[in-house]
Amino acid sequence: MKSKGKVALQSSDFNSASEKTMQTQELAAAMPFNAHLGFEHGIDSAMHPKVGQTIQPESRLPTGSTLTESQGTPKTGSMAAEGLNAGIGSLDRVRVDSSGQMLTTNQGVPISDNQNSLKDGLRGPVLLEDFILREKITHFDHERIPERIVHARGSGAHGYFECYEPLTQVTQAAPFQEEGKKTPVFVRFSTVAGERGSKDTARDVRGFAVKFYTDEGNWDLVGNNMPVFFIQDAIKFPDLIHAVKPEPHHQMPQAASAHDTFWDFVSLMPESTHMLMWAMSDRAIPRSYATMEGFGVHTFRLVNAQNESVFVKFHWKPKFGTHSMVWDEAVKISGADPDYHRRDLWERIESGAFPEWELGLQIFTEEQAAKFSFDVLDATKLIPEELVPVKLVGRMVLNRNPDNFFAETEQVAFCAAHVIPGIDFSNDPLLAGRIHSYMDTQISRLGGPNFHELPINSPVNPVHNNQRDGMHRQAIPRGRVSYEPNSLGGGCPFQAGAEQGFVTVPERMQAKQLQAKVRGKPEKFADHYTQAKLFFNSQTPVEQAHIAAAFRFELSKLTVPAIRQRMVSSLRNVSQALAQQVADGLGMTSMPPAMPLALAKPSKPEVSVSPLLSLTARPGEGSIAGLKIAILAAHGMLGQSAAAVHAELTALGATPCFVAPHIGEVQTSDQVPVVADASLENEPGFLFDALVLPEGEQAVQNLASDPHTLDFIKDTYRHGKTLLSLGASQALLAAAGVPSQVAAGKLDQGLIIEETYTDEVQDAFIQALALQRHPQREAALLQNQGARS
Ligand code: HDE
Repeated sequence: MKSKGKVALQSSDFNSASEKTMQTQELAAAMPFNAHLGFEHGIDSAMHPKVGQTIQPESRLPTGSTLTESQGTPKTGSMAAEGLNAGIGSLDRVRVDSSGQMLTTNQGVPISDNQNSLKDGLRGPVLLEDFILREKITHFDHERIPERIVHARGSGAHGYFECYEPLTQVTQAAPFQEEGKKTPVFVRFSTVAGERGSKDTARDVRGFAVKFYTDEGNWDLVGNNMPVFFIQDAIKFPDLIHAVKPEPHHQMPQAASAHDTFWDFVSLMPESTHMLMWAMSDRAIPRSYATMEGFGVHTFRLVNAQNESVFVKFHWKPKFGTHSMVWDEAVKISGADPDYHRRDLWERIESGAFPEWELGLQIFTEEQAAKFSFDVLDATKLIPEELVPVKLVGRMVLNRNPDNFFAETEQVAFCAAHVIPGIDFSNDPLLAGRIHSYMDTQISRLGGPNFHELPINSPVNPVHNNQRDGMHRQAIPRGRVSYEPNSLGGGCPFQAGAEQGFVTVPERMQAKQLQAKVRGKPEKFADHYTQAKLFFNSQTPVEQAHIAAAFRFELSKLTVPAIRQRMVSSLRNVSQALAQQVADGLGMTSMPPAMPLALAKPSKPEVSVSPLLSLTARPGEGSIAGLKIAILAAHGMLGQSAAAVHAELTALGATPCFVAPHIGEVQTSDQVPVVADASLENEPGFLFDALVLPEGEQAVQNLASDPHTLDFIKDTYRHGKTLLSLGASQALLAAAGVPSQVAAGKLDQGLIIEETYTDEVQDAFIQALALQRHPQREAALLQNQGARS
């Protein structure tokens, strides 16, 4: 009997085998000792790690796994391409296109009948042998994966980041090395508290996570749409999230912070006050993902090729401006279209109105930071743009929707620890916890340690290391070496060394205090109110009124009066007027005393009003692309002017939609064809950014007889949106109680009433649309209320 080894080898392989043995011996002998050891000790080596020792083998023979690797089949292919890793590169390698293909099992077996299970006779029992049925049902049974612990509800898109100018002086990060350089990105936006199927328009922080697929690995900038956070130390994060999530005994409320446990926690944690001001502002109910700012929140470092570093805060500034909803609108939308933001992102990209942001950097040195009145390591503080200006360094465009929500948006794994050479961390204690958490959480969410091999997560540049095995391993590493140092793999993969590899910035933060192992915070962290005041004082009166209303709404939902009292007592440290307004709104007959301060005498702030913190500071570039506009339609309307409005809006990148008492063809008085895409019932007025009322007496009568019409108009007006009324449709405005002016003698810029659609009317309409909202309606109301009280 032949031995096993001999069976496997052909006569020609004996030559290869002996050759392999010989070359392996030569390779090992070329490394008589570990030459690297001499460089692994002492501070100089620590600061400047050397490139690893490596030897070029004579051929590929000694480093291969087998002697048979070149005997290809359609399954094995030929052999591993030199230096390549299958996981990298564009997603084309894993896209599946089933057009023109027949149905198969997961094993590729063609399925003859996908309608019936296998039975013993037509009426007989189903047979256990039906592997086709069992495979299908078994796979279905396991379709779900755990949702994200936070940020479960989200939507994503592909795009690119384009660099404006080389930033080589401050960073060696790959995306910033050349003017015009484009780096692919995948972005996921999310809410924080709600479950995967929860509504998009909940009052909540929005996640703004960007994965840059750079030439030197993936860099994830995992930020939010608010520049600060609720807590200062990661050790409090599970407490915060447990408090805001549905209460554990009855699992309510879903996607809402308006309940006892959230306010119990935050009112006992005054460090959250600044973030609460943001969360109660309109920032928490954005109009669109495309109209939110994004922030990296923590202080990071930029590092240049000389390993010199500066501090940085990251900002995303939206091209379409910062725009939000009003609360009444958000509540109504959550019923009519819980996917509102997801749909908006999808439709903007499909229609070519690509969401776009500029990346801004606030760069500062440690010496500058030491003089600030606040600590840059405290994530509850921002750096006012008046103190450190934001330098715009590039733009990000989202121009492609994912092919498959699950494979891309659900399986994407962001990680705050994913940085690349040129980007490094600061000592922010909140960031430290994040550096640990993200990798850890993916292991249970994505079922093991190989989630980096999922196509959406793998980088575009080579991945080579000695990590092996684990659930769902995709790569098939060649050779027998999975350790380092080695001589049998020629030392490969070898360590990159300081020139090419990631090197942590060695400097320690300067500190006056004793450096010892402690659990504590620097004193400046105890200033809980200065920046909350800064934010509140920087808002317009309408924005301030919305903040007061949000506190009133949320606190009115509490069942424990003492928590309400505690929160109002904390608000007294922000603004007496705000606290009073909230207390009045809650029917409190007396004000609680102001909450004691943790820091009696905070440093004087450099900036006490920062107009750039108002949403009104960045209205955008005046484009109406991406806006959704309803044109009401009904039998008897004049088709021509409605069609002209439709054409003009489409040409400008907006999405006009004919909305009629029912969907389908509308009989126009001039035979211009109009087809209603939506009905007054299935797409109510609050889903649109503006409303056009058509010409035609008969149409106006038809619309007036539908009870939805007046609600449609009222909501459009009440939510501060643009209305264009043509011809006889004025009567509908009057019936809906829409005033023709915002106040006596004060025109309403958002209300255009004309006989017909001329060029001038068109210009006025587009201008009004470009403003997106008309808060002066509400401002006038506020003024009236002020005058009365
Ligand atoms: Fe997260 N966060 N976070 N977070 N976070 C997660 O990671 C965590 C924080 C943010 O679209 C989780 O993959 C800790 C701040 C976004 O997939 C988890 C702390 C900021 C996303 C996690 C924070 C964020 C997450 C849940 C306190 C803004 C969604 C699933 C130390 C700068 C990413 C996951 C996506 C997701 C932990 C605080 C942003 C559990 C421990 C501050 C945008 O790892």
